[in-house]
Formats: sequence, structure tokens, C-alpha cells
Amino acid sequence: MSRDPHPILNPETRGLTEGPFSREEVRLANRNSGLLLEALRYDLTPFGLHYLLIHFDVPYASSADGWTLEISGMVENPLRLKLDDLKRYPQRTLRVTLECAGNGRAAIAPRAQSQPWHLEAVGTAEWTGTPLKTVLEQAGVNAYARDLVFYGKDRGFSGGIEHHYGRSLTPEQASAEDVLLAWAMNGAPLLPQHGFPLRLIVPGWYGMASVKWLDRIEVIDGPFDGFQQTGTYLYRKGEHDPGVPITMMRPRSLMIPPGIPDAYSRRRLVECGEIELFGRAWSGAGLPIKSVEVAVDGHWQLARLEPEAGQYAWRGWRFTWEARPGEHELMCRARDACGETQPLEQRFDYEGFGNNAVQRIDVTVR
Ligand SMILES: Nc1nc2c(c(=O)[nH]1)N[C@H]1C(S)=C(S)[C@@H](COP(=O)(O)O)O[C@H]1N2
Ligand SMILES: [Mo]
Repeated sequence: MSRDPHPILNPETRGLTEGPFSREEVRLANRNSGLLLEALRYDLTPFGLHYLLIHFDVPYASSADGWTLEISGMVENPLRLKLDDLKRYPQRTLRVTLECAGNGRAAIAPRAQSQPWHLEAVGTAEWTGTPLKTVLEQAGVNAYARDLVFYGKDRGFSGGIEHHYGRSLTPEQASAEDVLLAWAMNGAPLLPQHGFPLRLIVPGWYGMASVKWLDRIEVIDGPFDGFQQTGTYLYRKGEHDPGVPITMMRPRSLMIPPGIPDAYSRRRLVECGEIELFGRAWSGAGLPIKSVEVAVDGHWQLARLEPEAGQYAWRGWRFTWEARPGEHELMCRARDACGETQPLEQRFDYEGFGNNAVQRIDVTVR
């Protein structure tokens, strides 16, 4: 039997590629903007500089008035909450660094055909909302529940499967103190692209868990097998590897490229003398950063850490570099409280996930 060649229902399997970026990758890169690395300077990423990852289309919501969050399935009291109802629960504000699990994908060779991030899929914001736990207590989650599924209003196709963006957490993960139903970012209503009017924030996890445009929570008695849960966001060595689900962020540090750039190549020119390098470091699961090291031409030295700014927020670091004329390579790497550190070379992952290899910056000093 010949295969239906329909490009949406039976898409060509996306494989691995090398060399030039495809038209599709460039289009995705234009939709899903990244943090400008010089914006690592801000403790809180200003509006419009926080990275974006949007699988389908941003759903249109002109105001929060018509929005409801439905909690159904294995609960004693199914709930239908308007945003104003949610705002009557206790509120919390948490400073959280979010990073996309695909950050660094473009550096993996061969690379998965997807959003081609270099290093910039990160940002830090103060998210205000109601602890999910409080609302779940009111709904009364059944003791035999296995998964809570969080659905966004956005819908589309991936791998030939039509679905609303949906991700699950176990009852234990969902009732962690710091998981928020968030309606504000840096003190203002969410921007459309960040999930207006309501999103989940799951601190310490890679970004895919923090479901945007959240309008439905379904409590189910078995493991959720939706596409975004079991069809992707797995660490896999190859197409047929069943893989390991991706959860917490791996440690990473980034530095602001010093000096001035060439507009096209982004190569840096620095004046000789004392240069203050500045960057950020973070890890997952609320783990503190233990150290950041900087290497000039392969020679590693400790950077100075700024005070912590919250359990889930990136931490600033500084390093004074005595820049001498010539060509140099700068690197930085973070180590977290579990002793996990960043590898020098990216490890291979079939879909390009979890690449936390050290950042390398080539600099000319004159
Ligand atoms: N509903 C919905 N939620 C979503 C997504 C999405 O496409 N749809 N993208 C996820 C992914 S992969 C990431 S990395 C983060 C990005 O959040 P941001 O765009 O606010 O930075 O949102 C997550 N939540
Ligand atoms: Mo992501």
C-alpha cells in the first residue's frame, strides 16, 4: 500500500543534518527569539529579551475575562476557575531562570532539525501566581491518581499527531511548594508570547514543563502518553532508543562577550589591559552553583561569585582578565552543589537536548 503523502498527516521523518541551516530552521529561529547575550547583565531579563519557544501559534486572548482553568478527572471537586478566582488564593512571587532543553542544539553534529539554538535560550523573570498545590488541595486529587496533565490552548501537529500542547507531572511533582499557576511576569500581566493570561511555572526544570496558555488540568489514572511527554523531550542516542525523560536543567554558565563585535561574524575585538568579564550561572532542581571557572587559552581559574538571588535564579559572576595583545579563546564553566560540571565538548543527543558544553569565545586583543 502506498503511503499517503500528506505533508501534515504523514510528515517526512525529520532526521539529522549537517552543514547549512534549512529554510525551516531559519523560519523557526525567527519565531523563537533568544536572549541577547549582552542582556545577561540584567538580574531580571527585561521584557522582549527573555527567550521564546512556541511550538505552534500563540493563541489569541484579548483579555483575561473569558479565560477559565478547568480541573477535572480524578478529583473530588472538579473546578472551573476564572483568573479573578485564582487571584483570591494566596499569592507567591518567585525568581526563576528558565532554559529550553534544546539550548545548544546547533552545536551538536550532526544536529537535529528543529529550533537551532546556539546558547541563548535562557532568561530570568519574577513570576507571580498561586501555588498549584493550594488549588489541588481544594480539588482533592484522588489517592490513585497517577498523572496530572497540563494542557495549553495552543494546538497543532508534531510527527503527524494533532494535539494541544500538553505535559504531565506526577502528583508528587505537582504538589511541590514552588510550582506556580502564574499570571504575572516581572509585575505585569503575561505577554501573549509568554502564555497570557495563565501559565505553569515549574522551577528547576527545563522550560518544556512550564505549560503556557494553561486552560485545563486533567487528573488521570495512568501515565500520560501525549506527544510532548513520550514522543519528544527524551534523551536519546538514536531514533529507536526508548530514551530517558528530560526533567531538570543541567548546570551551565554563560558570559557576556567582551569588547565590540564584528556585525556579521560576531567576532570580538578587545583593547588590551584589565577586562572585567561578567556572566551568569545556574543549575536545575534548585541546586546552588558552587563555582564558576574561566579559562583563558585553556588555563582555568576561579571566578568571583555574586550573592545568590533566589534558589531558582541564575547567579552573577565576575572575572578580571589581564588581556594581552593577540588571539585568545575564553571559556567558562559552572559546577553545581552536586558536583556536576559542564563538559568541554557537547555530548551527542538525537534531538539535540541537554547540551550544556562550555561556551567558547574567540577574541582578538589589540
Ligand atoms: N502551551 C505551550 N506551553 C509551552 C510551550 C508551547 O509551545 N506551548 N513551549 C514550552 C517550551 S519548550 C519552553 S522552553 C518554554 C518557553 O517559555 P517562554 O517562551 O516563556 O520562554 O515554554 C514551554 N511551554
Ligand atoms: Mo524548550
